Amino acid sequence: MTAAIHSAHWGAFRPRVENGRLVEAVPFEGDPDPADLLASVPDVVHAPNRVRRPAIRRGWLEGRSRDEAPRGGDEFVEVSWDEAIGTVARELTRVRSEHGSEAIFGGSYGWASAGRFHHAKTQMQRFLAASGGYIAHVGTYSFGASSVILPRVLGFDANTSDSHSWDDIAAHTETWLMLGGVPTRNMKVDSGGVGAHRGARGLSRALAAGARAINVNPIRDEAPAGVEWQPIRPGTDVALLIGIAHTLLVEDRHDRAFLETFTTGFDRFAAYVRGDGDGVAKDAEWASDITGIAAERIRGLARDMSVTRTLITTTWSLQRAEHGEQPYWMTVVLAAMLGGVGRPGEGFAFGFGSTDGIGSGSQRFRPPSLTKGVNPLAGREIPVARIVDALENPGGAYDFDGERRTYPDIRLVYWAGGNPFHHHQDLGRLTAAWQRPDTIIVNEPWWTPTAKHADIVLPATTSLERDDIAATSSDGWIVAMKRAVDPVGEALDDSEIFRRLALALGLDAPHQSVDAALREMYDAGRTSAAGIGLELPPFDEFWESGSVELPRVEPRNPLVRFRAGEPLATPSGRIEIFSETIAGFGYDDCGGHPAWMTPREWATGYPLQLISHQPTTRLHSQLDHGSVSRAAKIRGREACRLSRADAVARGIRDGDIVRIRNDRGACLAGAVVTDAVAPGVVVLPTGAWYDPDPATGLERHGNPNVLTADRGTSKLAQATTAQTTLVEVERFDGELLPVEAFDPPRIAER
Ligand SMILES: Nc1nc2c(c(=O)[nH]1)N[C@H]1C(S)=C(S)[C@@H](COP(=O)(O)OP(=O)(O)OC[C@H]3O[C@@H](n4cnc5c(=O)[nH]c(N)nc54)[C@H](O)[C@@H]3O)O[C@H]1N2
Ligand SMILES: Nc1nc2c(c(=O)[nH]1)N[C@H]1C(S)=C(S)[C@@H](COP(=O)(O)OP(=O)(O)OC[C@H]3O[C@@H](n4cnc5c(=O)[nH]c(N)nc54)[C@H](O)[C@@H]3O)O[C@H]1N2
Ligand SMILES: [Mo]
Repeated sequence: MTAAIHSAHWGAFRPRVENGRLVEAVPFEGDPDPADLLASVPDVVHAPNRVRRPAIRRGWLEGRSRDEAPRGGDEFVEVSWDEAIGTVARELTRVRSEHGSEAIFGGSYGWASAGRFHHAKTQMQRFLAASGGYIAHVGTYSFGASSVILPRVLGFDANTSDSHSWDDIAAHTETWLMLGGVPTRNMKVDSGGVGAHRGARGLSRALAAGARAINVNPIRDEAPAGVEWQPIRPGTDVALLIGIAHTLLVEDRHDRAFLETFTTGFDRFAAYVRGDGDGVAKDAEWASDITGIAAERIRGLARDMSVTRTLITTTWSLQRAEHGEQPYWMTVVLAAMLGGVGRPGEGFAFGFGSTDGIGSGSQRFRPPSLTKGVNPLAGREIPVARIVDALENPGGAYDFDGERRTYPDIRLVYWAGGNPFHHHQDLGRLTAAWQRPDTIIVNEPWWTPTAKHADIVLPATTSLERDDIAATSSDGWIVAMKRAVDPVGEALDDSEIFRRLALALGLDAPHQSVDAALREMYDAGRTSAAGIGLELPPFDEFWESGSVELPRVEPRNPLVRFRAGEPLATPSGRIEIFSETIAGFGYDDCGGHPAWMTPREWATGYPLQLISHQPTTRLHSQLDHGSVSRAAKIRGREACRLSRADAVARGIRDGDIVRIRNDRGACLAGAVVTDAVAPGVVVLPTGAWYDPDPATGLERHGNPNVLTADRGTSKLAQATTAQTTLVEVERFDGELLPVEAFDPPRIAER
């Protein structure tokens, strides 16, 4: 028998199995810094809330109206696989013939599992593409705004592209402005698996070299101890950066030569900064009023940055806000004014502290992965975070990145490997819009909130119940994910579910076994590696040994080549400080150069700014029912942090249950009173499973997305704006209803 090994987004491990059950996920010996999240894995694999059999919602089965039996509160009827597959196949056929393939939404955003073959969304999209097509989505919740604006400004998407290495920073950086800090928490994971965690160690190395580092963040402990803390009012970083730009400009500290040679449109931006048009100088005092940072501090930063080798890093989070394009664009513009763009350890970088791989180099070959197939409806995608707008507004017109598009008329939603009742904003609004389609189908291992809100739930295996391969483009490790336990209940692999569906539809179903598919996928990666002179062992050897590590190469910043004379893929070939293209769109919420615009959310008048950053104790909603996540809850509720000043003003003590509310909704959470959070800010990480009280709608578990606003960043990117949310917090003295998030729905047998 070959040695047990497995991998996940949170790292590689060795499954220890007793009596057919996973009892421990032992960290992989090749990982110098394994994530504590591994301890939660055995808790969830055999959890009581696994979906054990295919299930159909009673109201749907009986054709009852959405008023009589809304999605979310109904009971389910268990059926055989044959009946479930037949039902899904018939419904897909009906919707396609009555409404066309445009009525089928298969965007299915979500991280699913690390395995590249059994990647649920890809499996689903291959099937939907082969059976006539589907509406997909574009963009991500992660960096939805910057992946639209950066290609306009830089000619490429710098979110995940190579830029600086930790060692570049150690060697060259003197001043490091960390917008959003560099939280090691987020380096526990990487999409597609982590063989060896390197981020936190890279960060330590970079800091040990002695650069002055400043964590610009509403939260102090989002950068290692020793880093200076500069609190800021959330959502106002662009004003800080513009204020710094003003000092550089009026004190003639900007790099004129760089701006003239490598950028276009600086004059137009400078006029805005001086206030030539609107009479408002965007000086340090102006920025101070918006950000809450003292004007002298802003001037001091500008002066220090202008005489030292400065790097500005901006975490992905900053763009998940109204006008989230702006802080990203302005990061580039300020770095250009300082002149260091394209020099090692200077300029700007994105995503440091957003995921493990960034800063540690990458592989140059295409790692094994599954292809999606060709969707006949390519070009009809919706921006990922506009799903509720689409459901509410079939045929409605909207703006997106210079185009006028229309929403499809969605009648059937198929989701596999994602959890919209975790990831989407304004869950009350989602719940209402979610009642509109005729049919919602979900493949899931667990009774997640999304599964409970579906009509047909097909039980999927977890990765531990099947063979697969984990690989990322950053990590260097390719890890065999070997089947360790039998499928739980009647769960089937997503690939098998779609194979059966394809057969039921009379399609040319793939006849390939999983083993053959893994070989083919691996061999494609092997060929790609050989193309650049890297030798991967043959499949059998790889599978036997369980893992292989490929050399990584140091990050290669494309801006180094730019500085050496290679033009960018922008209209001007330069960094676009002013973009004629964007200005030409005529949008009122994203103009031709970076600018400060007051978020609409501020008009709601709620006094506290909610930050719902990524959770330390899980991956989004995954592993929330594991021991690591549960141990951090307060009387079963997600912990929220707030400042002593705000707590005292509201009579809230450490450990109290609080109610966080605004006009969109309310949730309970357990209070942690701390000096690490700036006054005016309340922090509730995302990922607690949505648990509304059926009687009152009060969310009992601490899911911030009942509070967040569901509006686009701007007409340009239409990305999520979760981080702009305003709320009030109060002590909750009412009856503390139990959390039912992890309970399966009522299930009737048939
Ligand atoms: N308020 C707020 N909201 C946010 C964010 C935030 O910071 N604040 N962050 C946003 C970001 S950046 C992201 S990326 C999203 C993440 O949102 P998601 O990616 O949707 O979150 P996950 O919890 O990873 O959901 C993955 C789902 O796939 C299921 N799954 C796992 N393995 C398999 C499998 O093999 N087969 C099938 N069929 N299913 C499987 C899991 O059980 C889980 O339900 O959330 C976004 N939402
Ligand atoms: N353990 C763990 N790690 C994860 C994930 C997870 O679920 N769990 N999710 C992964 C995913 S999908 C993604 S996309 C990345 C996301 O990576 P990011 O988007 O970078 O992460 P966040 O945790 O949302 O926020 C990072 C920091 O931004 C700060 N911040 C928020 N708003 C503002 C602001 O307006 N101004 C300033 N200056 N700072 C602000 C927060 O306080 C926090 O310190 O993380 C990945 N890493
Ligand atoms: Mo993300």
